[in-house]
Amino acid sequence: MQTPATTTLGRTFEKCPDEPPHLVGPLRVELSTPVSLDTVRKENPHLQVGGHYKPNDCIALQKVAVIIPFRYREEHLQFWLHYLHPILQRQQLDYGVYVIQQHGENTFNRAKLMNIGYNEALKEYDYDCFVFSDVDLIPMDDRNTYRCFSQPRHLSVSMDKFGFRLPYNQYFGGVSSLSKEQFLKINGFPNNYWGWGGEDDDIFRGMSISRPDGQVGKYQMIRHERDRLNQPNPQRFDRIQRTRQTMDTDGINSLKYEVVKVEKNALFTNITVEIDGPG
Ligand code: UDH
Ligand code: NGS
Repeated sequence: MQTPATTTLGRTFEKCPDEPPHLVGPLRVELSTPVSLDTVRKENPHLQVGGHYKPNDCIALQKVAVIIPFRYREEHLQFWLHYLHPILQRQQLDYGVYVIQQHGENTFNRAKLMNIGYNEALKEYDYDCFVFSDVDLIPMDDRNTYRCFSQPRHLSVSMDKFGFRLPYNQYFGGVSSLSKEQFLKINGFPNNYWGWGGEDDDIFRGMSISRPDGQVGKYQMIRHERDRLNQPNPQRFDRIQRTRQTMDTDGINSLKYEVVKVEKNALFTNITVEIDGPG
C-alpha cells in the first residue's frame, strides 16, 4: 500500500504508479493528413494554458519540461502536438511544452535553443526533468516514457530513417532527457554550434547513458528537406575535438540571449528568442 501523499479539499492523492495503467504500447502514426491546432485543442480538453498538464487523480512522479528547438516548422509542430499530448497524459506526467523559436534570419542553433528552453522553463516552474525533442520525431510506442532516469537518456533509438536502428553507438540526437542535476553536471549544451550537425555528438560527452529497447524506442520522422538556414556546419568536427577543453566555459553558465516574446496558447508556451549569429 502506498502512503497518502497530499490531501486537497478532502480528497487524498497518492503518487502515480511506476507503470502508468493506461499505456497501450505500439502506436500507429499517420502523417499524410495535416491536423489543425483547433482539432488538437478539442482532442485535449484537460490541458492548462501554455500546454501544461498534471494528472488529476495521483501525484506525478516527475515534473517534466518538454523543450522543442524551433523555426519555420509549423506543420511538423501540429503533428507533434497531436501525437504527443495524449501520450504524455497517458504517461501521467506533470509536464509543460516549450517551443523555443529562433527569431530572425541567422543560422539555426539547435543546442543553444535547448539551453534557453531549460533556463526559461525553470523560471516558470520547479521542473526536475528536461526532455529535449526535435519537432519532427513522433514516438511509435507510448511505453517510451518522457521522463528522466538515473543516467541521461537517449529516447529516439530506432528511427525509421535509419532502418529502426542506431546510426552509430554514440548517437545522442533526436530526443533525449536529462534531470536538472545531469544537465548541470555537463554545464548544459554548447552554445557555439551554428548550422547542422555535431552538437548532439558534443552533448554525448562520453557520458554513460540509458536507452529504451529497440521496440519501445521506435520513432517515425516527418520527412523534410534541409532547412534554408541550417546548412552543415563546417566547424563541427573541430569543435567536437575540443569539447573537453571548452565545456566548462561554454554552456549554461555562459548562455546569452534576449526574449522577444512569450505567448501562452492552449497547447504550448511559445518563446521567441533573439540570439547572436556566429561570431
Ligand atoms: N529545426 C527547426 N527549424 C530549422 C532547423 C531545425 O525547427 O530551420 C529544429 C527542429 O526541431 C528539427 C531540429 O531542429 O527537428 C533538428 O534539425 P533537422 O531536422 O534539420 O535535423 P535533421 O538531421 O535533418 O533531421 C537534416 C537535413 C536532412 C536533409 C535531408 C534531405 N532529404
Ligand atoms: C552525424 C552528425 C550528427 C547527426 C547524425 C545523424 O554525422 O550531428 O549524423 O544525421 N554528426 C556530425 O556531423 C559530426 S541525420 O542522418 O539525422 O541527418 O545527428
